Amino acid sequence: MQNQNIVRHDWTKEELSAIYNKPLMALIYEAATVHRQWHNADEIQLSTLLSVKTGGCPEDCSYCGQAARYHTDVKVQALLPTEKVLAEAQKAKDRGSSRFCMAAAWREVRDNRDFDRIIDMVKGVNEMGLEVCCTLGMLTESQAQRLQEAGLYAYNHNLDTSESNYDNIISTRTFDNRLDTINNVRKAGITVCSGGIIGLGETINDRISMILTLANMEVHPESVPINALARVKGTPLENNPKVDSWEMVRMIATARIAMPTTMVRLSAGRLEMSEQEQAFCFMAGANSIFTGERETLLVTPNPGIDEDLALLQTLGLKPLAKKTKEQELVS
Ligand code: SAM
Ligand code: DTB
Ligand code: SF4
Repeated sequence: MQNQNIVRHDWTKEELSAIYNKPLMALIYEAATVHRQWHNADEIQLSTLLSVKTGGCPEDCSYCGQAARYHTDVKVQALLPTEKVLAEAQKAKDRGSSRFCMAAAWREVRDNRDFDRIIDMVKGVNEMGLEVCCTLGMLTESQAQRLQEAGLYAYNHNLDTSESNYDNIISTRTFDNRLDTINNVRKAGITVCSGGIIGLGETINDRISMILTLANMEVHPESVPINALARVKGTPLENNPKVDSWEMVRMIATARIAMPTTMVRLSAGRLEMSEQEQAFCFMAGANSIFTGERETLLVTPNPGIDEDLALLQTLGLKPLAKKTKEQELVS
């Protein structure tokens, strides 16, 4: 069992591999112990995700239903009006979400009118007292700075997979491009949300490498989403096998042990999991989910907020309230 009192940034692949491959019950027990040491294990952060610009993306991420080059059923939707986005954020807040995440199917942010509108959305959501998160593709240092000044709390930019598997999944950008944006976000003083996907056809070694990159960052991402591939018809990965939930449990537990203070988010894939499978993910250290009124993630279905609140009630869990400024300063 790891020393539970320190946060390490010098993990070796062998150590993480030994953790990932532990007998399952021992792994869950260890992750649950670390989880309880650093977090209130009764609380789950609810984050509402809204696609503010959908489809038509020039990138070729082979898992994504929003890439223009694949023939999927996704309809292109230009950037939503600010009022509509703010109305959705208010609804999310009223239903117990403490974080609101706006996603755009862009390769990168451009310094144009659409970015100005995103800045207004960030200001508006921040003024509602929600943690504001965006995921808009690649960012320069000055764009990150502008988002920070508007009140952006977190930026989601996933590694998606390991460095060595990257080219098999995406050819229109590199793993280093991802790291550059994450560094720009960090330098601007915005918290980092970065994780990845399993079920892409990667090896266990790839999964461990991806966690190793995150866990050896100078500062761990404050949030690490673990996604199971949502198989979208028309994408190159549409016929991949469904991810086994025990694999999700192993990923979550390994992330929890390697990055004890981080919020580990059980992300895409919940609709295909039973209540019991999700409960094991929470036991293994997941303490955050995407939920919402709309019952979708971006373009794929997700459980709705009513179902999720009922699940939390069954498990004796409660939505995590947003931290006050004072609490943030002491943590
Ligand atoms: N375009 C931006 C980008 O790629 O960073 C932001 C939106 S993108 C949809 C955010 C993340 O969602 C991706 O990096 C990927 O990890 C995850 N994602 C996208 N499609 C997915 C799918 N079909 N299944 C699971 N995760 C997916
Ligand atoms: C993340 O890691 N998962 C979310 C969020 N970041 C933006 C997106 C998951 C997308 C799942 C497939 C879809 O609906 O497009
Ligand atoms: Fe575009 Fe993001 Fe989808 Fe890749 S994951 S195709 S960058 S929307």
